[in-house]
Amino acid sequence: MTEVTIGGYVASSAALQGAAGRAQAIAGLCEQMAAAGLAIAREVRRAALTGRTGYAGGANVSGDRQKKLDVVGNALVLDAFRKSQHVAAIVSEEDVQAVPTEHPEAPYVLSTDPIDGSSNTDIDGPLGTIFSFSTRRPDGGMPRGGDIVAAGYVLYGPSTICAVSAGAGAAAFTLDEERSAWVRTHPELRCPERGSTFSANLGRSREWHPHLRAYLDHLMASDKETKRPYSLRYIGALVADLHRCLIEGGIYFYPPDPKNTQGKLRLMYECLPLAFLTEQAGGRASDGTRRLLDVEAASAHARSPLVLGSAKEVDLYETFMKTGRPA
Ligand code: AFP
Repeated sequence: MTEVTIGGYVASSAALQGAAGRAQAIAGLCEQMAAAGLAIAREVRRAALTGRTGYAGGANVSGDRQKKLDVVGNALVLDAFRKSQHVAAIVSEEDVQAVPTEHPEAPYVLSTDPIDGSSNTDIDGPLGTIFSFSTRRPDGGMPRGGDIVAAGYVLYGPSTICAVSAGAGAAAFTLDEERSAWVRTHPELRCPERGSTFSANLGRSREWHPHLRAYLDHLMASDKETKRPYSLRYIGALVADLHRCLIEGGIYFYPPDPKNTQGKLRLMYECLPLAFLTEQAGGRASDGTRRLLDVEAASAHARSPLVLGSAKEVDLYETFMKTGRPA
């Protein structure tokens, strides 16, 4: 039986989306991203051996101190697409401006967080790479949720997993390190409607909106029928927390607070790509009140509150934000 490759899966999805003519181009881009993920996986696994743990010395536009792996991961992604005939520019967490490629007239824009979960680099914790390819807007403006043609993540955990969607469902591939080949281990990623875990930085919960605190109390109250109290699972890398939600159900949220009035996470290369994938896997993504994919980024590094995971869990979160109660 011939193995389904990431490119093959994406091409068939894109074709399903009526983008037959572009299917091969989009498939090629996702294969290139998976190849960059493979190279990053190698750097991540060998970081302590190659002196690539610790800080690089600079900071990115969001003021985060850059880890050496942030810089290495960013360079690997930029190198992979610098000469691409299909990508005009790269919007990266690590670069102030969108980085033009050698083909600024090309049809797509790549948005990426090369190393998600940088606080985990020196403690051997899970990390990720987040990506989306969007149709370039003729006005040069930031692509919107509706412009995304393919998106996904690479998770660097005990195994290396690439989850991807081109708009007709979602699938995940596991890296067979011995053959340096991606094997489709999850032909159809289907996020369960409900879960019994939640992921959030509770360290800030005292500063949250009273309705959100009421939601937290609800999750932590005992009720056998609804599997409460839910368990807290927070890894420090959104990609890893989301992967759990897509496999077992659950919810991840990063709300606004007095320090992060627009939330902490960046729309272009964290929220929108993962919202696209989550919806294609049957889950939901919101900013707490509306569909995340409808939120427009005013700039490359604009932030947004993010709530994503099991559809019914996100529904309940929004209901609490509106009423302060479960209904
Ligand atoms: P970094 O990549 O800058 O470490 O941020 C990780 C992240 O964007 C997301 O992956 C985590 O869930 C969240 O931020 C962690 O943020 P806190 O440290 O504020 O909880």
